[in-house]
Amino acid sequence: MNRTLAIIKPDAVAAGKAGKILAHLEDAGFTVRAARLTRLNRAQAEAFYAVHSERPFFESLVSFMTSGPVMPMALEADGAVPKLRKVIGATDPAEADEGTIRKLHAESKERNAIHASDSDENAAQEIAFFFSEAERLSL
Ligand code: 3AN
Repeated sequence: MNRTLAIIKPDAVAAGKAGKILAHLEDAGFTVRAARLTRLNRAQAEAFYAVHSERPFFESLVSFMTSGPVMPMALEADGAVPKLRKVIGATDPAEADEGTIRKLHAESKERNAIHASDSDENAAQEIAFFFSEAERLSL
């Protein structure tokens, strides 16, 4: 079994889609091992997206990700990282496959409903970003 981090983003939480997205993830075969509703402050959002700090959309991305509550969750499945990337679909919902979470629920390339880790290494770091050591030990 492998783990990955998903974040239901502020657009989807505000639109009342968190429950639908969680059900989609469970139906796709993921087990939720940790989850919470939280709101990122600016420093946290900048740290989480540090890899994008030089990109033109960084400021807008940080504003969006701090605009309301988010729901981070640690998900478990065989091949969790590639499996979740497939279930969420392409970054731009216009390019996402039919039936993917972003095709169904995302508004735009920025307001795209859900985040998913892109490697096992980043998944471990991102789970540690949101969940304490005590929480992770109980996973
Ligand atoms: P993904 O979330 O599919 O891994 P990344 O890592 O390229 O995509 O981008 C991280 C986040 O930055 C995206 N989820 C999206 O919210 C935002 N983003 C990416 N590209 C753009 C863009 N061209 N314009 C605005 N926001 C973007």
